[in-house]
Amino acid sequence: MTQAVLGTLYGDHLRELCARADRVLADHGFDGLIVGSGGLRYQYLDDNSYPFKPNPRYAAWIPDATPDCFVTYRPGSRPWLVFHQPDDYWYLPPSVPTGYWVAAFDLQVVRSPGELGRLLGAGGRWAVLAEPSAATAGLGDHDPAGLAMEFDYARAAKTPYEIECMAQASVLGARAHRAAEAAFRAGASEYEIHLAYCQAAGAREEELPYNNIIAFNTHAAVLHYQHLDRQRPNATRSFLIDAGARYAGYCSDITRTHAAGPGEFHALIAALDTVQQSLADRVRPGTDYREIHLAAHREIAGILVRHGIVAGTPEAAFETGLTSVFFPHGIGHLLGLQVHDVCGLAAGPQGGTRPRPAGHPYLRLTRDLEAGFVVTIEPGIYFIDSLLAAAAADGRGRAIDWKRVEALKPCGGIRIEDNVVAGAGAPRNLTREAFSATA
Ligand SMILES: [Mn+2]
Repeated sequence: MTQAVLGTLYGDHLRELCARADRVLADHGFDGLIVGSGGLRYQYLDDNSYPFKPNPRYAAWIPDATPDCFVTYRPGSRPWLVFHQPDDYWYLPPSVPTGYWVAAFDLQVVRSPGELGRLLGAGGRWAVLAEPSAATAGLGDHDPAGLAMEFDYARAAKTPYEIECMAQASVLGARAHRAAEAAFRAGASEYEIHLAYCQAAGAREEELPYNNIIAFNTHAAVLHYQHLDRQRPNATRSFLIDAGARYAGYCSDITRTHAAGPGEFHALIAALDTVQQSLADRVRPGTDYREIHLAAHREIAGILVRHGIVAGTPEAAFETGLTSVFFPHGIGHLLGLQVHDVCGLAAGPQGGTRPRPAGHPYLRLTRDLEAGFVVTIEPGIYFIDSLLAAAAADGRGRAIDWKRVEALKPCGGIRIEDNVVAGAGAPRNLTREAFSATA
């Protein structure tokens, strides 16, 4: 992807953002929009800041966000970028941006964010999408609820520019996943795999969209396993890695599970992979995402029965809630500037909640899919002690083959996660495409 092509796509993306702003500002009676990038936050009793995490509402406009900057927009005018470049010799000030997107803005370089008010002058009713700060105090209404909701709701359907950024983030992630698997095969520890991942992704840890989950053996049964063991265990049976990358602010979110060798766990991974791809094929405009989640439970019930983990029929395993013992999270979520992108449960642009199916409290997306939605499809099968114990206690455990479970438990669990775009025709699987491109 050349910068020129990205620039053309960005131009269309920005026109779409401005059109949204025109509509939403008029609906809510505002004259203009101020979107802040956010500031640095300091650790308690300390002069070190936490890593800078930009306001996602700002990142929708600006591909490389730096602290204390503002986009301002009045319908009928070009947007401004009020770019904060402090005089500072403790830290290197950010360079005035260049690149495919900068020419679309009137650039105003300021030494202090407090100059924002002077630049905007008097008059007009501004909607401010930013955390309150000294720079925006008194300029307008902060995060007016209805207006902010409409912008967030619209973010679910990605522009072609955003999809291209996510395709690039997928390539970075796939490349790093390949390096991670190679490190696993070469005998690396969880921690060493993490380093190999970051190097291949070209990212420092704080630039990744979320903390890498790098889990051997029973660690894979912890959904958000957060440690990185420095020591490789004596016997390594399985390796689950859930790790993504960013491109121009946009995320990929990819999970793969590897068996150390052939055998039953390896066969279970292959079975879940087939199911995962059939579920990804359902990502089409008009589909109720809740139906994909419930289909995942039915398909996983089939795997559990075929592999002798559960007795009886798949229908019974689904109806009695037995599948939730082995698959206790949602089938996926919206993906974009945030790993769990906003408004997954929204009933509409004016708010309200679209309910989750009864008995499925962790599903993060309940909307009907539309063209441009990018979602994850991430079924799993885990052997989690506390959930197995609960099933044994409430009677569901009578259908479980405990010998099979004990044999598989040392492998922890399996998750396979791709990022999929809904659109005309067959779904676009950004993750499989990226793995093919980096083969
Ligand atoms: Mn995910």
